[in-house]
Amino acid sequence: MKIDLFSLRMRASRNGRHHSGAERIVGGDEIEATTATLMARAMNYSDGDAHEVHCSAERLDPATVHYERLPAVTTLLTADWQTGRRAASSLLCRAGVAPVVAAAAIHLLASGPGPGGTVMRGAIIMDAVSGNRLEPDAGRGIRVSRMDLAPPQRQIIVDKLTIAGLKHHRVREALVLAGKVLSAPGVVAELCWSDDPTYSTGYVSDPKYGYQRITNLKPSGDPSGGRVFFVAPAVSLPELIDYLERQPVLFDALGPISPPQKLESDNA
Ligand code: WAQ
Ligand code: MG
Repeated sequence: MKIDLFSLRMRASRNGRHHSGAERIVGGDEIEATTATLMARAMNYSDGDAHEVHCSAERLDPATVHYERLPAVTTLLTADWQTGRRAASSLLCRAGVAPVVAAAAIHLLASGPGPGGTVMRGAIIMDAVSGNRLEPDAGRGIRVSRMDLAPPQRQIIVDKLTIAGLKHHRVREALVLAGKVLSAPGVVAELCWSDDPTYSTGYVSDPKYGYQRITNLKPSGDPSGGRVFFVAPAVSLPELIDYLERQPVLFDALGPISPPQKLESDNA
């Protein structure tokens, strides 16, 4: 049976600034209920409710949908954010990011990569060797869009993530976003931590080791955050951006999930 698939996108702002957003791909019969859920999320946000919300539904051509498997998930428990950032840096280097570039990217996210030291709405694209920033607009960045769990497998994947202790929609959505980024041509690794001051777990992902969560990438209360997509020097930028922003990707299988591991602090 063929089901019609729709890309649902929610964008909310508050005082003219980006507030929250979400990406879903659902069957035609789920549009109303899912839109209501996204609207409720924008209105019950931890940083206050949105002032303006846009929700859109766009029918997808089923022939354009790519199907992928989610990356493997590991969790490193780190005692403090300094240890967490050192771990992030070494995972990025293992993935093929030059050491100075990894350090510069961490510093950039911490200091605000948008105009005037602000948080960006989307992601930085960075050459993994030279460290050059390649995204066309340093305020907007690149917005990864049109990805979700495949509707027929959605509930079983959500249930398995819940059993593994990864129940929150924040984790699921970050895993799906990271999975799409890793499936893109020329991507070497990703670095991410949230701009939510109350949430300091972030991740490094790469095609070989998958989605590597790190419990501390910033001090609690810190409003910094963002994403850096590290790419090979030979990448075709227009092709990469089109894939990330426009090509629909659905995940129909979970990768392996490892139990959390403690990272001993340095000199231990
Ligand atoms: N495309 C590209 N960049 C984005 C997108 C997107 N669709 N959405 C957000 N960003 C960028 C933007 O700069 C945000 O400020 C930043 O990422 C953080 O977004 O425990 O919650 O939605 O496994 O705050 C990761 C760890 C949580 C989850 C990430 O990100 C876990 C998170 P947030
Ligand atoms: Mg955020």
